[in-house]
Amino acid sequence: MAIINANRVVPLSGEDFRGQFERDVLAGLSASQKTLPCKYLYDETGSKLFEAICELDDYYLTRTEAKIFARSLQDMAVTLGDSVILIEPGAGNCEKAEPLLEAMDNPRAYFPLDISPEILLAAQHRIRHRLPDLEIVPVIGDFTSGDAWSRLPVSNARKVIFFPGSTIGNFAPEQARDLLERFAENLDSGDGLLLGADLVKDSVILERAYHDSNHITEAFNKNLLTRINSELNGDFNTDAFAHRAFYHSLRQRVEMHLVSLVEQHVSVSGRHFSFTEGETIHTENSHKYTLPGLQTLLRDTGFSPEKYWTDDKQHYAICYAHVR
Ligand code: AVJ
Repeated sequence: MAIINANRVVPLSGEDFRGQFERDVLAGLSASQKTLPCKYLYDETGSKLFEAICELDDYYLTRTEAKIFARSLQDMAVTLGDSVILIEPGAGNCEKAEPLLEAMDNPRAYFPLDISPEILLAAQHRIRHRLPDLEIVPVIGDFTSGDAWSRLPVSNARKVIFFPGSTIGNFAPEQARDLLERFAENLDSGDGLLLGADLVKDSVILERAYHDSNHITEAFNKNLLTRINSELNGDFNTDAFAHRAFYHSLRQRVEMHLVSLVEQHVSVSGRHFSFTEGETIHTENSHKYTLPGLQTLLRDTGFSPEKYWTDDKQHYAICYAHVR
């Protein structure tokens, strides 16, 4: 069972990235409800701020997911099966996969997929140290687009896609379906998906998680403007915007916005944008699921949900499903 085309680490050029960032920002600021894609929250500063968020008492997601993993790792490893290739879209530092790979029975290979080559190569180094026999093939690319998936090595081994961290929550229902369909297209019948999702709960708990008392989420949100200033020659005054996060119960999501505190004009890449007082830039959605909602999403996209693990308060769920 040879793995063909291994080690195709093809980084995006800086030029491609900047061009895409600029197009997305200018289009987002031109819309009637101004919006910015949440994936741009994660530059170096943003990634550090997100790590700080994960440590906050108010932000229960990371801690709760880690608890579920710690408690059920063996059971999950058995459910995943032996001699499996683990594929992780948006793997980042690969810290969640490492203990899972260690618990798994003779994993065939690990394919972490991410837009940042530096972080993947560092993770590859670290994991190789702990699991010297494991084949690790970092794949550089955006997992929401097809070309990243086309760069995955071809293999006839059984595959499981690992998608923890409630990243699915950043996708609106229609996009979430598209994404899971893309996952299914890159799997074969019987292959698996291990998915982490945040669950619907009391709105006070939800809103505290995204409007923490340490103001780290505020800094995380505003860093997007700082990033636009430095990378796209913008002149946002971050003090003229406020952080807002609220739970929209009908849409089952926490929305994050930046609210313009005054009427003002901003320029980005030589283009001008005006804000009325109170106008917002919508910067992120974080969708919450019910267990039945999660099952419907999985069934609608070609999967059969098999098993889920949750915490005592049912704040968070990790679900295993296989491709029908
Ligand atoms: C990384 C997408 C899971 O939506 O909870 C944290 C990002 N935004 N605080 C989330 C985030 C504000 C986070 N995810």
